[in-house]
Amino acid sequence: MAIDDIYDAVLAYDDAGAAKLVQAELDAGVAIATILDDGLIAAMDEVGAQFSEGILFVPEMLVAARAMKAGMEVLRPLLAEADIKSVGTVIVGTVQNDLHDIGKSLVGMMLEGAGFTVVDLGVDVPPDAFIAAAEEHQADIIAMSALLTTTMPAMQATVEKLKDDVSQRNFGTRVIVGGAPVNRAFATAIGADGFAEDAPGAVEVARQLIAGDM
Ligand code: B1M
Repeated sequence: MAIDDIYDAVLAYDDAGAAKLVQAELDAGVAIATILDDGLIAAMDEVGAQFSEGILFVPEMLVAARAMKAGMEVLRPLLAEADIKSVGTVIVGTVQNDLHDIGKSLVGMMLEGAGFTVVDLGVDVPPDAFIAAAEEHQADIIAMSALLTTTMPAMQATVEKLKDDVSQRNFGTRVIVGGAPVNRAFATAIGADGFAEDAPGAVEVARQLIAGDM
């Protein structure tokens, strides 16, 4: 039994196996950070890479994320006392008047799999709710999803409100946007800090924003 087995269980979409193996590693005295970094997060990085290469598709990414979450559930109660530092906090949601949640949830799960703290506000999230959550959680990033051309303007409204609020209250949250009708030109035009075409791409952009590379 080794960390590699956790990695393999996530890549085999084995929820029960991932949870059991995480518990076994904990019982064997393996550090939580090692289980996270070399097991769960490494596996989701591989899933993201295989998705980008066209080896895996959305359904596989969803079931791998589910296995990762099963392992995370075993670790979650121990994270606070182990003083594991989150990579950063991200508020995730689908914009106002938009009820599509599959891509948004995938983005949230991939971010969680990469070690971010994710606050998922669900769907139909008004600009003020994104901003209130960012302030409450002192979030590093707001990650907004839109699937309808008619709801894309809600992204702009959120960015504009956030920029006003940032200048007034200085809580410094950055914004990533994505979703089928959204593109880089739109993201730039509305003043978003980042754009990604898919969920692994959102993880990559979030990492770059946290590292100060963007
Ligand atoms: Co809707 N729908 N839908 N729908 N729906 C689309 C989006 C549409 C393209 C279908 C079509 O006409 N061909 C069309 C939009 C047209 C447009 O605006 N250009 C459409 C429409 C019109 C509608 C309604 C208006 C239909 C009606 O009622 N007349 C209505 C709107 C309801 C509302 O939101 N107010 C509606 C309703 C629905 C359902 C409820 C039936 C259902 C949603 C169920 C749910 O989400 N729980 C639904 C579905 C399933 C779809 C399609 C078929 C699939 C969307 C999906 O989940 N894809 C969609 C057509 C299509 O895309 N083929 C369609 C899988 C998902 C993994 O992909 O969300 O794109 P996606 O996420 C991707 C990337 O976009 C990216 O990462 C993911 C991959 O890794 N990504 C991000 C997403 N968010 C990101 C955020 C990021 C970065 C990347 O950074 C923050």
